[in-house]
Amino acid sequence: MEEAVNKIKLEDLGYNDFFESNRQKLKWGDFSVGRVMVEHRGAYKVKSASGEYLARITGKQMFDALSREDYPAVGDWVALGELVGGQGVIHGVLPRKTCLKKKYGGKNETQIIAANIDVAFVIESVGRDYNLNRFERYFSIAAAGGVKPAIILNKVDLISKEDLALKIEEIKNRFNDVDFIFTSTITNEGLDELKAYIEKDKTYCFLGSSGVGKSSLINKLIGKDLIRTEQISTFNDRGKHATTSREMYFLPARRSLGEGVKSGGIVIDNPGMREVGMAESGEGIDKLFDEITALAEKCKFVDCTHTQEPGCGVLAALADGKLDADKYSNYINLKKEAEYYEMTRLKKREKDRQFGKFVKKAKEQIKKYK
Ligand SMILES: Nc1nc2c(ncn2[C@@H]2O[C@H](COP(=O)(O)OP(=O)(O)O)[C@@H](O)[C@H]2O)c(=O)[nH]1
Ligand SMILES: [Mg+2]
Ligand SMILES: [Zn+2]
Repeated sequence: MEEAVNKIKLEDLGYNDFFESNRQKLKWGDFSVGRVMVEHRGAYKVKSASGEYLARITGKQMFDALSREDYPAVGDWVALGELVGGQGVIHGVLPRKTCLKKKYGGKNETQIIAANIDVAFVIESVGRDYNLNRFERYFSIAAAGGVKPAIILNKVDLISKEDLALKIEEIKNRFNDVDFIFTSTITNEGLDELKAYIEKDKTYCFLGSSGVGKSSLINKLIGKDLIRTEQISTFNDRGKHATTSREMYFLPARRSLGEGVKSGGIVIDNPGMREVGMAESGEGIDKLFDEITALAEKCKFVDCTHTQEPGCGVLAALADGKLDADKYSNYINLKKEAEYYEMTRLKKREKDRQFGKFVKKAKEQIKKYK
């Protein structure tokens, strides 16, 4: 009986019918499945029904490295084989239900933040760096990946009740359809709300600039200081980069927390994210800015860029004050950025195509002279 009690259920790690049906389609009969908790230089910590394993990828045919996106990422469900001496081998990755991606550097590289996420918590602190526009950047990443966003406004102990009321008002006006919780890890304000919000077996990714309190919040959820947080310098009110890798944590299920306070969810901490690039989120932006998309239906031209065209429904709403000017300018900036990446990707593809042609020609030449 003891064994049955200790056995981890895959559902507790976030597994569900979506993954199971894909596993069956892929005929992974011989492998056990596990979930990637951490990735570090090509090695992965994977949790399966029988425990946690260090695992590496194999199967050249599977990981021909078409791009970084083909590799397992934190949150992925993988096929685990050859569990010897606590070491596993990853043979494949199950199709992702959702995926958070970002562009990084000036290069056209995409990085997976995390896979199979149910809710992206976008965290902002009320400190000196407070900036509402940042929310929209994260929201468009979430929307592009099919992930529901929610706002956490942290460090509310730093401002007066009046200031907080103003900020709440501002956030609610601008993002009225996004769930919103305000917290303090110092006074514990809002932490019960946060715990109640988190559902068992669902996965939550914590996004936000470094220093906003992501790791502190997760420590509170876990109930102990598991993750190192950084002492803030009084000079600029920003924590230093304390979290160095993405990591998944399983929250304890605590019935003792009382009525309505559930837990047992799965959370992913992130290292500070200095630049939030856009990854294929053109569509995400449109979803996010429903308001603008609706206004755009009144535009005279179908390909209206809403920047200078006559008969533009968006500009008209802006002039009437029906559309918030900040929201509009943020929309334009995000759109530009997304278009830039789209363009460079096309360019890259064209270059690849040219190179393919060159290789083919070269091979023909070689054949001729052999
Ligand atoms: N005043 C205040 N400071 C906080 C709060 N939460 C976190 N901090 C501090 O902010 C700094 C950065 O926190 P950390 O959790 O490392 O942020 P992360 O980079 O987002 O993971 C640390 O010094 C924390 O003690 C809060 O609610 N109020
Ligand atoms: Mg951290
Ligand atoms: Zn227009």
